[in-house]
Amino acid sequence: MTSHSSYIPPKIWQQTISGGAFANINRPVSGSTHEKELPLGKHPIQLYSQGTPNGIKVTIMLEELLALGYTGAEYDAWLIRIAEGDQFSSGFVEVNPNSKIPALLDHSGKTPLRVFESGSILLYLAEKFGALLPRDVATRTEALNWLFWQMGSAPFVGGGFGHFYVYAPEKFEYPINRYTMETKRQLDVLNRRLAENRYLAGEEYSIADIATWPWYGCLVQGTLYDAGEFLSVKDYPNVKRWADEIAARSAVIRGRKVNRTGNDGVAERHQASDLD
Ligand SMILES: N[C@@H](CCC(=O)N[C@@H](CS)C(=O)NCC(=O)O)C(=O)O
Repeated sequence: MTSHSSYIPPKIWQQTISGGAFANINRPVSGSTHEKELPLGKHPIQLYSQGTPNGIKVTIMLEELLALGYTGAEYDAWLIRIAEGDQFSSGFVEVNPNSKIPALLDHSGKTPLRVFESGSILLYLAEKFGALLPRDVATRTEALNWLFWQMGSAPFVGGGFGHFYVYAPEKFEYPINRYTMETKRQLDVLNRRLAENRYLAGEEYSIADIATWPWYGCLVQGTLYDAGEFLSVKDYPNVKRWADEIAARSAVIRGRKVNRTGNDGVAERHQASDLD
């Protein structure tokens, strides 16, 4: 293994410019950097997000609800450009004090209700519409087990593996090994679960699958970090079978386009026809 022993941590850490893809937005304090209100559209549900794996969990969920006929799930999706620091506007921080997308405001009640953290948003929407979360206690608990598993595990993939394999200013062997090991272990956890079950909670497609597919499904399909070969994703055939089935769903095809710039997406979504 290559040695990187030249760095000795100082007594007290001070912020330095460390380079890498997110160096210009990383900071050690929270709160807003500038005054700016969030835009407001015509639907009760207002989503402030970007089409990252955490962001598309919510747009896939909303498109699934619309596909099931829940017209109350119509939504405006506004683009928050995280590389440009939109998540630090005063308006965004009021909706999510943690300055991360996705964040949602529901205006259908007396006062607007804020919902942040993708897992909380999925659970909120599932309960609001009574859909995509099994009703019997055992299966519902299993769905929540996997939803919370995903929320705890995916940061090792995104903040760990993806960060060091793709975004860090140099390729450092130690963190790439550490997070590759953990990412492969997690893929193996899913592969074993999906060997016995069609979906994560069992026979029913649920918010557990919606939360997990944008990370692990896209990893095995090679669309996240272009790391399929590096991770030997062929070793996880059950995850691939599950990922392919979910990727073909019309709501997934629609939801993954939202809040993306470039040819394959729409920066903002305000009505169904924006995605047609
Ligand atoms: N646990 C959060 C994580 C959200 C998150 O990490 N969002 C990223 C994009 S995927 C973000 O907004 N990053 C901007 C930043 O770190 O400043 C969730 O699931 O909602």
